[in-house]
Amino acid sequence: MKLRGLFILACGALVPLTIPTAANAASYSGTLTSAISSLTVASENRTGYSRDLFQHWIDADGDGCSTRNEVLIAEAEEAPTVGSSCSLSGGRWYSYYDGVSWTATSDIDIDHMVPLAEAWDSGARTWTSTERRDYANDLGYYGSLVGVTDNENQEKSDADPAEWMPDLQKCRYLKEYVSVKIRWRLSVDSTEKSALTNLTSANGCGSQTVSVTLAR
Ligand SMILES: [Ca+2]
Ligand SMILES: [Ca+2]
Repeated sequence: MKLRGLFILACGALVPLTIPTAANAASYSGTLTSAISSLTVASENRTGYSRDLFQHWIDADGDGCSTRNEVLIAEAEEAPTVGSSCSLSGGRWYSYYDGVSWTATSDIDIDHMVPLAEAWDSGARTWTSTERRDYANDLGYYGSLVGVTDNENQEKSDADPAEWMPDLQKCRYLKEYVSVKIRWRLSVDSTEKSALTNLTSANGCGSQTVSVTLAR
């Protein structure tokens, strides 16, 4: 009887192997010009939006560090000391939007490259709360969350590139913005698509490569 029970357990353990793997990490790679062309144009709709619908700065991996602190640790140009409860001391951060370095974490905001409201407008309004939480805490692509001068983040607010661009590194910004739109299968409005096309041309970055894994 004991052997029979083990046999049944062993058969049961085989069952998951028959389930197809979900880890089909699709990706996109192409020039920035091609990437912009590939974006779907749709009108945007902010009906029902609330920032609270995107739970953020969670601790997805349970290591005691929030998503905000994970980004600060990953992006530091001079590493901080990580203390108990993931308190950070020391360290220095460079904000590429304005070319300024900071030594106080209070001067750095973690910017959602495609703002939460813009994501809502362009597709996230149909997502589940889990998908929105994953989006708001996306550590799977370095460009999704970026540490920048707090005033820059506040000035950008909910804007897309038709409405706001950083003063510096416009090509990097365009590539990372477009990459996040592709990664999360977000649409663009027609004004935004024209702005992306024109800014890319004006800054001479159309032949640069966009390479990103898809999150959904
Ligand atoms: Ca964590
Ligand atoms: Ca838009």
